[in-house]
Amino acid sequence: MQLIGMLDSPYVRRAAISLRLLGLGFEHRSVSVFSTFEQFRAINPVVKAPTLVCDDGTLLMDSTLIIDHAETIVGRSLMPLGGAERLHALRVLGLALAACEKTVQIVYERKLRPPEKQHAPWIDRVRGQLAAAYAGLEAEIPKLPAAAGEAAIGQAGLTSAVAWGFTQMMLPELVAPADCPSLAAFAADAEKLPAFLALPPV
Ligand SMILES: N[C@@H](CCC(=O)N[C@@H](CS)C(=O)NCC(=O)O)C(=O)O
Repeated sequence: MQLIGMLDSPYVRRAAISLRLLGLGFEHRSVSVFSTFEQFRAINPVVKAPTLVCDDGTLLMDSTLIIDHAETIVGRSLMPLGGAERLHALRVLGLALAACEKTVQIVYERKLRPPEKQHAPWIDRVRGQLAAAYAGLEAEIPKLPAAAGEAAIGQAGLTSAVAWGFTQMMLPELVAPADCPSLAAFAADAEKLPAFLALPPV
């Protein structure tokens, strides 16, 4: 199978790290939805990253659905299977995915729209949502297992670390590490894991 998309996308990176942690072999193809739009469109006309090209040719989109499929293949999950632990992981995952989405929205607004067409009230709204997502994550991260090893970090932890790295890479001025010390330390530990080192965001 092939995973299509650039690792500077948090969605591509979380999918790639998840596939690796699940022990699934895959070919990663760094095709951009922007600079190589036509090449991406030839693979998937919807041009969404990540795209998983399954061995039978099926095209899957959306990182969460790709991870769901991968977990079904291997018969194990990077999420706790039930109880309060799973509920907490779902809460953290929702916050981390919201942080990714809000970062992407601000980046697109800044990079894809001409300055005179940028809408300040919309950017302010999204900045507030981004700040709230990170405040929520900072409160929840200490309750997760430490990013002490690849067996310990689960989906909620890995996606939180990927989200943090992405926002720090794209919008460092918007969320200071001093405001999220637990998350910053957790992400720094995660970035030392072999799966993170093998799949860097640049
Ligand atoms: N919910 C999706 C979001 C994927 C997404 O928005 N990817 C961006 C790249 S970071 C993309 O494909 N952008 C191109 C577009 O939407 O036209 C997921 O989890 O995979």
